[in-house]
Amino acid sequence: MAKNSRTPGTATKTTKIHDQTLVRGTGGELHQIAEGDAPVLTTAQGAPVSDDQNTLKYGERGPSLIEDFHFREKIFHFDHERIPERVVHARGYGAHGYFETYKSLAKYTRADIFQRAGEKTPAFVRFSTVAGSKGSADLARDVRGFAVKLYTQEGNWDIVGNNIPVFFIQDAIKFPDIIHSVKPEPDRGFPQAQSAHDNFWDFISLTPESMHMVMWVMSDRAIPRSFRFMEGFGVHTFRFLNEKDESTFVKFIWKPKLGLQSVVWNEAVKINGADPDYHRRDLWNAIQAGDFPEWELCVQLFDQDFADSFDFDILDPTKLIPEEIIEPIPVGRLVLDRMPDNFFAETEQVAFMTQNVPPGIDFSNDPLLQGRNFSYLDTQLKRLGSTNFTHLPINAPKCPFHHFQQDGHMAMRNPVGRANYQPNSWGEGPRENPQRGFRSFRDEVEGPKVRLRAESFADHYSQARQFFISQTVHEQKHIAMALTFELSKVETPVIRERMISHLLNIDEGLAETVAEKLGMKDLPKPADAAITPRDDLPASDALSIIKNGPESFAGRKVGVLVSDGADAALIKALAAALKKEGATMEIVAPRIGGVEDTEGNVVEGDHMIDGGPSVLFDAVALIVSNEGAQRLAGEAAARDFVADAFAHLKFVAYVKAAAPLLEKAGIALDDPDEGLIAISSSRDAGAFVAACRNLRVWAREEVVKL
Ligand code: HDD
Repeated sequence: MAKNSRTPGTATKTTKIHDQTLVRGTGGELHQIAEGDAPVLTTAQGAPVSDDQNTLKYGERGPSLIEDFHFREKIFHFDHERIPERVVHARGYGAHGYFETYKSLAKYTRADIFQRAGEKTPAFVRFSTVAGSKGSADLARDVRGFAVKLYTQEGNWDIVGNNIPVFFIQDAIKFPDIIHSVKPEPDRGFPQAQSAHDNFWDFISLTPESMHMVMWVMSDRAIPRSFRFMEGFGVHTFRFLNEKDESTFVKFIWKPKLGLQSVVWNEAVKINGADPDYHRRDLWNAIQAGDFPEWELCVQLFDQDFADSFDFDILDPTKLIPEEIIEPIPVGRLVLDRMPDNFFAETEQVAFMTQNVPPGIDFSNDPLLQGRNFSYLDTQLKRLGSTNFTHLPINAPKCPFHHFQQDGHMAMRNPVGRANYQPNSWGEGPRENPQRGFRSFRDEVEGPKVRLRAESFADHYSQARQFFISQTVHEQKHIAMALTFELSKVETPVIRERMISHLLNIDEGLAETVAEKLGMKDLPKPADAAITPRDDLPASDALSIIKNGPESFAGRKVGVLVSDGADAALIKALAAALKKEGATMEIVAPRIGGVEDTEGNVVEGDHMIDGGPSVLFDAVALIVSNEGAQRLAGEAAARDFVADAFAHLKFVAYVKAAAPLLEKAGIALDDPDEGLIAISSSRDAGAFVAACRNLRVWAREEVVKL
């Protein structure tokens, strides 16, 4: 059949990409067709449609007719477009890519994905926030989901992780409680996508096991600058099993190539207003520009002897193993290089499940993981509506698969032939294979059936303190500010006090600071601890974001504020220096139509000033004429652009002519700090970009009192 055939039914969809009309063939392939040669619109049954603008009526102004099958089918389908959003992690954004294995890990695991160096395995990743609904803003203070589906040659392997290596609770039976507490309060239906309310802190303050996670969530980890600059963690201890079924414990960590980076809270609040899609736009832009984000998969490997000697129970998901104790070994890289063709079909319908593991990977007895293994399968039925959700292309394995599961809603492929069971006498169909098949670790278990929390799970404060003392002073301050902010929204004094009593077991100075900022007159007694916290554990540098920042400014973005008469050569020099670094810039202009530079060229604006506040950029440059600066000094949006960039500790490059604007924004130039960089030549532009590698001028924090 000809590619451009107009026969209804052969072409299912047209798409406009870069001014080309594309039509999707029945095999899913995209063909380009000439303008004006679009296929005929049809009903879902394939009948060509003559008029899609008017319903069928009795007379020109008469009532609509129920026999209008085209109208009814169209509205019927529209009415049913929504599926239930995920009960947690509803807001997410996915991308395709691949995982490349560095070297064979056959010694530890028979997982096919780890057998051959250089092998590439297709992958789909979905990042998410946890608490907010599908339409909530990206910069909520929240945990980020980091779910990876690896389509291996021996079945799909899902690592359904977060950007934080521990969790709030130790047993899956508490999951509905923690989630109910953080979601909007049920009587009033708010607040949306926020933990700053009574119910959340009530539950937390009554749940000491959550203290370690709370320290992470109050840290800048919970307000990442981009999905591209955050780590991912499998959280639980898993097992690798080799050909001999020998077990090695394993924890999974994804490390971003571009280093770690977060925003500051005041910035997060403003980003949510300026661009609620900030994180998804960032991922989209990076991938569309061919700047493919990359992570290394690292494994922490250990044996039973280590597990028995470690300070904490390796089955306890509220604990981590510091990288200084077990070094993460890089075993492969994940590259995201393609956006989905369709958000709903892929990102919304993708079904991650912790129990999706191929032969060679196995579970530990972590009670949170064991519970998750039930929940993820169960939830897909509710969300996707059929046991056949594995028939959706995004969820189907990419390796051969054969089974006798059949029928059910929307079955798209059923077993063919006579035999739909085994064993059978017809010599048909697949059979199990003890050699190739999945085998569980032969774990010896004994003991009575009980509902008990193991004694080895009882230390709730030591690692919380370790996290706190591992942070730089700036990060510690942010934790104190976050706790103060969150608890300031709690209306019930006893909940605030209970939280301070826990903080006293983590760090007295932290507890005192937060109590003082909340205006609490007397400190409560420290909370009763199930067991006395250990002496200080050694600080771990791996836990800090600032200590694990980028080595370059690559992947970051500068906002360049311009006016008429902007220095043309300087704009070009800055663009060149940023390009060399692997960074980008966007022009912020008084008018979207742009300004005229010193060479008489039009510099088009990517944003008008109100639409491109400085919170959207990692650093800013003010390339304006003196007249332009004076005019901009009279505009609130321009003053905010500069004042916010300064307050958010960003590097600010400026031409001398920008002085009136800086002054009106409250920034004195008589004694500029190291982040205020005067530029007039291409060498200055290069120096500015080099300075930007530090991302923020932390020393300024004392001055601006964020
Ligand atoms: Fe979960 C989704 C991560 C504990 C039950 N979870 C979900 C997603 C991520 C995580 C990233 C979104 C997947 C996607 O993008 O589609 N969850 C975690 C981590 C946990 C965790 C890292 C602790 C270590 N989760 C957890 C528990 C339970 C669940 C203890 C229930 C007992 N999680 C679910 C769920 C979700 C889910 C209800 C909602 C949508 C989905 O599964 O597909 O089954």
